[in-house]
Amino acid sequence: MVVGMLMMLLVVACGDNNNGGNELNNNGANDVETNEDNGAEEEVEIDEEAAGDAEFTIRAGIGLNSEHPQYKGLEKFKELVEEETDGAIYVETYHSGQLGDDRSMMEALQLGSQEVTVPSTAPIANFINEFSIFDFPFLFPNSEVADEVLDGEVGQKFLDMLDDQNLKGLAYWENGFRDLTNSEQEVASVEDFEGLTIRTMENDLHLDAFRAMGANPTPMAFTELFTALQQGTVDGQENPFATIYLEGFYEVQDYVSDTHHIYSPFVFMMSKPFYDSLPEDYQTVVDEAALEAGEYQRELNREANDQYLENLIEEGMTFTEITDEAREEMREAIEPVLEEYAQQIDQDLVDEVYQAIEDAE
Ligand code: TK8
Repeated sequence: MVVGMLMMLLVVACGDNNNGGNELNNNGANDVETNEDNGAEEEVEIDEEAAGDAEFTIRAGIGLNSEHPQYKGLEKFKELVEEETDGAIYVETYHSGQLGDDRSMMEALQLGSQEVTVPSTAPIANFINEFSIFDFPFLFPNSEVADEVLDGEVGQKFLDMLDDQNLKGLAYWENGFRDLTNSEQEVASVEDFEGLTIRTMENDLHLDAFRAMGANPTPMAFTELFTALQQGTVDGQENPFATIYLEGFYEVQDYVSDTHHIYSPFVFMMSKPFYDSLPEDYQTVVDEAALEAGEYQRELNREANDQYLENLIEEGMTFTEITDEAREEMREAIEPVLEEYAQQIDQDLVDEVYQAIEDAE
């Protein structure tokens, strides 16, 4: 038994599963194909003994790498769930797109070949149009207001929409305020966006918002982004400082501006068939673990974000501060796009979100 417990095999994930009553969801829990394309061929530690004793296995995959607070949050979720169920649920954690990009991992949850992922809200809009509201530029004024709205009634209303997509939304984590980087020039105002080829997430609102500012946006999965920047396929991208630094974008980008143009939430979600197959007490465990791990992840994300900007400057990036006036120019350029999307999506729902933000301020 002791020897077995110490048998922490370093394997590329493969092997048989052992889940009772979850064949559909957990066939070959350990033999998931990892995504070799993006170089994320890091070996995955599978505790064969613990996996063997578990009633249920959760395959949890994300797109960012193992240094990012998103992965630290996933490890906290693993720790809480395995502790609270005394090992009856075993959690395998994958990062760096090893199981695919945000969209393909959400599809895997719908199909039951993966149990947890934590995408940004933007790609969710491809499944549920209303989620685009969370990607309205300049929607949330700060993270405190974002927490209050997302963790309240309005946030829950959006999580409940996931049910019809065979997905179970359990909590909001934090991606953060998105900032622009590029390899061409300093960007200090809307004029400077002119002609820049910017990678955006796969979300029509992002595309239209960047077009309205004069840029030439192109949608792309996060797993392809570093290579696209390295090869010059795109001039720039936009992500929070933590991602820009921890994913090494400073190696392939020269300029960074604190545009802070969108507060991007993550959504911790589970395959609904898998969630429904859990006994009620285990459902409560994963509910509470997703929320507690989310609090922990948000804190980590915020603690170091200012430090990450300093790190980027130390790594040689040219930082351009965006003035309030310049940010207002961006907002004005994008306004017509938001008015159109509000009509397209559901004006009453958009108004409800803005009201909740006003109440939280
Ligand atoms: C990682 C993505 C990333 C997002 C993006 O899977 O695609 O730029 O900001 O965090 O979800």
